[in-house]
Amino acid sequence: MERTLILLKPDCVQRRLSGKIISRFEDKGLNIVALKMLQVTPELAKQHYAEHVAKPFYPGLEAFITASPVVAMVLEGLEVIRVVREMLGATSGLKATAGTIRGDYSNSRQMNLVHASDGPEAAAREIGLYFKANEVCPYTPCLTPWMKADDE
Ligand code: FUP
Repeated sequence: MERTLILLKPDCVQRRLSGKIISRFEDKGLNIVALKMLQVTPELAKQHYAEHVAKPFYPGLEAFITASPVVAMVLEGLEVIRVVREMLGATSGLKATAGTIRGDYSNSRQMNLVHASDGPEAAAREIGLYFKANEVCPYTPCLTPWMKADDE
């Protein structure tokens, strides 16, 4: 099982799309093992987007991500990092394929609704930024025998 860090960004919360987007992850069969609402501070934004801090678009990105609360989640599942990135679609909502979350709900590169970790190292780092170890609550869903074969 793999884990990934998801943020429902300020545009997602403000547009009242959080429920729809959480439902897409649940409908796919992914496990939510941590979830909370928080306001991202400029300090946390700089840690989260460390690779982008020096880029020209960073000040606008920081202003956006700190402007209003986000919902942070940890999702668990087989190959969940790749699976969720494919569910989101391309970074820009203008380029994302119809049927993906961004393709269906976003027309913006900055206001693209959802963040998801892009690899195992990023996932471990980002989960640690948003959640203490005891805030992650693993469990075995009772539907497990009907979601995949034992040897998958
Ligand atoms: P992603 O991995 O899909 O989150 O995308 P990136 O790491 O490339 O970018 C991080 C965030 O910066 C994205 F959510 C969108 C935003 N961004 C801008 O606002 N302007 C840009 O020119 C590029 C990225």
